[in-house]
Amino acid sequence: MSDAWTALLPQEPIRFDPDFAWGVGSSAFQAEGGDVPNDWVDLALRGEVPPNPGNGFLERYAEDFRLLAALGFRHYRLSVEWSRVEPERGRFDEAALDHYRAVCDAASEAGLTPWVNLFHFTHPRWLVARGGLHGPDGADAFLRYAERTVAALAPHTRHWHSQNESMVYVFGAYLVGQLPPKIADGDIAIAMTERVARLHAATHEIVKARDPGSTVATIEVYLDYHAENPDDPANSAMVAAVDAWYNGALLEGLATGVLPLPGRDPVEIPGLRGALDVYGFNYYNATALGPSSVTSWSDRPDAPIDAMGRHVYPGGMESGLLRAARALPGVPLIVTENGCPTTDETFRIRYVAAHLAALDRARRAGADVRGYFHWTAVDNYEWEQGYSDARFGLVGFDPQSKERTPKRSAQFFRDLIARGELRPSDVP
Ligand code: IFM
Repeated sequence: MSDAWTALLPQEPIRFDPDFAWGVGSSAFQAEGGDVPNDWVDLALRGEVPPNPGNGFLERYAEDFRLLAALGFRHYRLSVEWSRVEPERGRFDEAALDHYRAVCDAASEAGLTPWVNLFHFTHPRWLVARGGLHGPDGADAFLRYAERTVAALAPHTRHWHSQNESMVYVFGAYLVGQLPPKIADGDIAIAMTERVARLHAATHEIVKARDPGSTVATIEVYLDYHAENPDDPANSAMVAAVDAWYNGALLEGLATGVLPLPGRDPVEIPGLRGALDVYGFNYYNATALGPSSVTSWSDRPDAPIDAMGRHVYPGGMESGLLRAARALPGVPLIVTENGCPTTDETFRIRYVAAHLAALDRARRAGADVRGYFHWTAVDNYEWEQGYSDARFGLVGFDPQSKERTPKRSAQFFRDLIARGELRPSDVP
């Protein structure tokens, strides 16, 4: 084993209480795929991204849930594909809602608590035609969809997420223009920061009005930012500003109800303060920003590198969890995503073990981390990468028959969860 892995892996056993929440995360379009009327299908039709035939989850969800439950997982994070539920503006498809009801029920029957997320990067085609989520109708359209979907699914789930990784969405879709609608405009990105915060607060209200005892969790992916040249004060100042916007703004907004915005007066958002029962924390890697570059970062030049060219740096998970814990005192944390793109199962198991060690260090330093959801269950569509070697699943599938094959990492989780302990000797 390389020195770099040795330095990252746990040297002592790590205990997890029986009530520690072990789960897996997924999203609707990434798993279901299909010819749905959304913007990612349109991108694929234009040849800008690979097509997504799905990984078979659409038909095999109950089988997947039984498999995951047999491995010991007790939670499953899914999302609802807006364009299935509302394929045309204002026309809600009861059959699609029935499908998601059945998915939630199948998860519960298998022994998995379903956590339902309402928005995971994809927009219905009709919304795009009307100016998008950032357009004048965007917020009302989202809230109408949220109201309808929450009403339909509330009897089937008590765990909700309003949106996935709202700041990645804001930065990716409106600041750097990588995700649809592929806009690169700072003013729109600032306006969207406010909009996603308002939508979160309003969705929280919708869910709580329907079921006051339900759990609402946000989901943000922590990006551990570093200056490419820490000796350059301008570079460090730029990194601090990006970090304050990307990582800091929503944490502060959730804590105080007042959302700081770059270069603008802070905005008070009714209902935002404390609009969460759990903070959903995603983490993958650290990033270095230069004057005009964004690169993967680690404190070690020999850090292992995943199939998407990113250095393994669990230290960012530790510091990010502690930061969230400090910003939101009294709010439990759950790691709602962590995993790595690879075809090498030794790499995946080491990656997970190294990040569980970081999670444990954060816990011991005071962060109230109640669970870990692995991204993802079955290999899925990794956006621009499509189905490639950037495979995040614990379970593989045959592209023709869609037959499932659990990987070595699935067995690793089975033993870890059953034992309630991660032992250094279990890591290859
Ligand atoms: O696949 C994505 C997911 O859609 C959002 N979080 C990061 C994952 C891995 O890149």
